[in-house]
Amino acid sequence: AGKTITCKAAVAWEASKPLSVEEIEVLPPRAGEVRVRVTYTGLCHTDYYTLSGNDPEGAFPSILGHEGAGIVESVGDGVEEFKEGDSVILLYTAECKQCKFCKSGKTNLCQAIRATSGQGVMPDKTVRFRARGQDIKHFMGTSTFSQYTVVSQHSLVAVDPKAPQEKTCLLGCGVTTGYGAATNTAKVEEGATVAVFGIGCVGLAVLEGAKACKASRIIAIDMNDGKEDWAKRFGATEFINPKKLERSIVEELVERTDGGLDYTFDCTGNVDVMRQALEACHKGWGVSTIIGVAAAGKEISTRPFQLVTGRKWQGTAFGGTKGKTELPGLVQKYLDGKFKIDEYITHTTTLDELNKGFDYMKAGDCVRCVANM
Ligand code: NAD
Ligand code: DAO
Ligand code: ZN
Repeated sequence: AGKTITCKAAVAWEASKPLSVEEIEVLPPRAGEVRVRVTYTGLCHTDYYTLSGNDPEGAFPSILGHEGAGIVESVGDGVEEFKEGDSVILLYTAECKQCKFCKSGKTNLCQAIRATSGQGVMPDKTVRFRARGQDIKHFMGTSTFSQYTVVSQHSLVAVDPKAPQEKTCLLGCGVTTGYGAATNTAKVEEGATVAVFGIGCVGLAVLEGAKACKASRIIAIDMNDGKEDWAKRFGATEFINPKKLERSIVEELVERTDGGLDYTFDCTGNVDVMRQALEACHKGWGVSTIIGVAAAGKEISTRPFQLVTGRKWQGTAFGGTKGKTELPGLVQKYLDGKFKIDEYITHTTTLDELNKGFDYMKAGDCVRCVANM
């Protein structure tokens, strides 16, 4: 505590270059900050998207990664919520419980540190990482691709230390996002019909959430036939590969469900699929939730009459989940065997071979890859 730590991290020096694993310095936490030894991190499309240089908020050099778990190494002045040794999950969607957003009861989008985390700096506008004599930027307030990271006290939550961190790291993004989209954002009710477009980690977690809400029919849609077995294992009652249809997926869904779905979810990030998901909703009440992140500059469209006639279009970040308030409960559900996490992990890697994780991600048979740091 109180001293700079030298450790290894995967540094993103510039856009569209592989991460470089090297020694970095991690400064001590300042007031209101916590230094965490990152044990495991998942790799998510957003990390790769930012590395590719297409993310308008992407800044270099930086340390990416936002789906991580670890152990508190030390805390800065004024931090009372955490102590050395706590088992934690890092939160790219912070929760301060005090800002207008947190207090509204209407959103999980805490804004306490949003402006600075978007700029890759700590709330005091400085950084805690140095490498090759240069300042290195933070990412999404988390930077989990480092053996040690420093985060705001609003960007982590302590959870039951009995839960294995090589699994709970996935609660930092993908699994929580999909599950929360069904349970928190859409609030799927018992007996409802649901369609999920895109059966990656996020889509699978929506299936799990819809099943937990006791949906009556859960239709999974993916262009990759390999996802059918996956979808069924996570609660889908039907699977459709839209490429194999002779009519549009919207017509198929509307026909199969006597007028459309009660709830649909986009987990692809493709704006054409987002439109299909909206238009497959039932007239008068169907609700479509956008989870996928579209490429920079992309726009959605539909005929306004779709909304005039009672379909609703909404979106969700981190599944509407308030990390501090809700993740300890999800961890408990996992420990009680009532919530899947292990099943999403198809690949593992190490910090030294973090770039391999991105190769796995691109190959199509990877749901989630977890790196041992
Ligand atoms: P993934 O790549 O593992 O899964 C996407 C799936 O969609 C794949 O199985 C792919 O075959 C399928 N797909 C692609 N195009 C399709 C199409 N036209 N029709 C049907 N299926 C299609 O990705 P993921 O990790 O599950 O993430 C899904 C999306 O969610 C990404 O856009 C990601 O950036 C986003 N995301 C959003 C949040 C949030 O908070 N809103 C959080 C995490 C991830
Ligand atoms: O502006 O308050 C805000 C929060 C923006 C974060 C939204 C994140 C949505 C998707 C991120 C992809 C996965 C990390
Ligand atoms: Zn807040």
